Order: sequence, then C-alpha cells, then structure tokens
Amino acid sequence: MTDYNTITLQDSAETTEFYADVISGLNSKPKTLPSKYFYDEQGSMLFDQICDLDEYYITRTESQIMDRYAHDMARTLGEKIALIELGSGSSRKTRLLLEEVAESTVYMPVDISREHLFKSAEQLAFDFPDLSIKPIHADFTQPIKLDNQIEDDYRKVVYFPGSTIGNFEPEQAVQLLSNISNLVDPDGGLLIGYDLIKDLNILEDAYNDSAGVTAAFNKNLLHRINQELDGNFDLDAFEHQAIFNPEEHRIEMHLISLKKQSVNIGESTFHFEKQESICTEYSHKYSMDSFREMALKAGFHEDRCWTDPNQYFAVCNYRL
Ligand code: AVJ
Repeated sequence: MTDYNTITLQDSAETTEFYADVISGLNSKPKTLPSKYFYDEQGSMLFDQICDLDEYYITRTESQIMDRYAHDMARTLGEKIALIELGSGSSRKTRLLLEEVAESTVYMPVDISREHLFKSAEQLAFDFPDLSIKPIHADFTQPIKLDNQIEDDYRKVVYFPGSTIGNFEPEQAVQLLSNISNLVDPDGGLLIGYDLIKDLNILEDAYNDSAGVTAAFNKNLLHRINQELDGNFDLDAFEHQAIFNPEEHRIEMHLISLKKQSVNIGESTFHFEKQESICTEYSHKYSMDSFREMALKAGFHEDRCWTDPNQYFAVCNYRL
C-alpha cells in the first residue's frame, strides 16, 4: 500500500454543498445544474466511455498531440517540477507526458472523485516507480491548498488537459486561470489543452453520439440526485439534448422535460413545463487568438502551442 499524504474533503460537507447547488440551480430561471457533479463513480466511468467514442474526437486528438509532442513539452517544462493536474480522472493522457518528464518530477493529481483519484494514483505509482505521486482530493473550482507538499526549489506547473476549461463561462474561466497563476507563482507555468472551433456537425455529433453514452452521462446527474439527495426524478421523462450556440462559441447540454411534471428533492418540489430545460453543461470552443487573450487577462503569457494537422485541438504552454 502506498502511504499517501492526502488532503480529503468531508463527506457530509460534500453532500451539503451538492444539495445547496442543486436547489439553487433548479430555482434559477432558466434551470441549471453544475457540470462538476457529473463525476461520481458511475459518471466518471461513463466519461471514460465517452472518451473512446468515434464521434468524440477530443480525447483521441489530444492523445495524438501528446503522443507526438510530449517529449518536446517535457523538455520545455524542465527539471524539478511539481506537476499539478486539475481534474485528473483516470490520468490516461497524462501517462504520455509522465513517460517523458524528468525523474525529479513530483506528480500531483487533483480530482473531485475520490475513489477514481486514488485508484488511478495507485496504478500510476506502480507503473512509474521513479516518480513521486501525491494525489489531492479537492474541488479545483475552490482555491487549492498544497501546504508543505512541495519543496522550495521546485517549479509549480499546472497541467489542465481535456478542455475542461471549456466548462467555464469566460469570466469564471479568467477567475480560475487567475487562481492557477496565484497557485504557481512566481516562476510557475500552465500547460493547458483546449478545444478549437470547428465544423458545426463535427461539434454536435461529438455530444450526440449514436450509442447514447453522452445521454446516459447527462441523465446520470438526475440519478445521482435521486440517490444522494432523496430525489424522485423519472429518468424516462427527460431527454438529452446538445446544441452548438454560435454566438457564445459553445456546446450547451440540456435535459429536456418531456411533459409537465413535478419532482421532489428531499422536502423541496420543483415544477417543470413540457419542453422546459435544465442546462447541465457548457463546453466552450476557442480560436487560438481568443484563448491567448483570455489567458493574458489572468497574467499568463503564451510560450508554445502544439496542435494536430486538422487543428481540432490545441495544447499550449504559458508562463507568468
Ligand atoms: C471533460 C468538459 C472536456 O466538454 O467535452 C463530454 C465533458 N460532456 N461529453 C467536454 C463532456 C459531454 C467534456 N469535458
């Protein structure tokens, strides 16, 4: 067994926060639910399945970029770095990077899903015996504390792959990037993967796969509310929808109520009109110019970018 020096959240505090966010989201007009709650055990498994779908070009393309350029990236990052990965999940793409980084690297995966985090950290520790691995169970949308876990002569670099940044609205994204710049200050960096604007059909197909995995992933959020917060959502009375919003450059995922209905969550009751939607996720798409500008607002200067031949996805290195 690995003796991890971990920081963990309190179970009860987590449930309280989930409940508060669900109630406030469903009281909003239009109704919303935060996408970070997709990733319970089941949701993390479904997300891994999404990553393997033909239509979901994101993971495959980013992996191609990592496969081809991880060596270059690792050289750019240098020796003695603490590599802090936000939303590490199964850390699958990260393996391509970890194979190339210096042995002195300390890898710190941060994830909201505890089981998933520790399981994959243990597997990584086994597969990369020379690296020091320190998992951190945390919600990276909150300020992260790394107290005493990193030696003074180590440079902090945040690795934020997968276009997870795309879940945040521009203002929140700048806020998150600013939190990251504070975390890695003063000589740190950011290696970030983001999705590029492309043909509408390719975008929409990626979120409306023919096997229905994305629909199951979206609906799992309702199942989770039923299980953890004593809800009674009828999963068959809601339908998955994903559409591209060209003004805001984002895919929007919704759950559409198929009839007029009421749903109870604990003591609270929520009413839905027929066709009323709950917006469950934004997935922003960027141009390389728009992303560079956004990063600059948080104090990050673009250093290098790596992309695929179709320019579907970009991985860029930033310095303060
Ligand atoms: C993990 C946020 C990058 O937005 O593409 C996949 C999540 N949602 N299919 C994305 C997701 C539906 C994914 N990110």
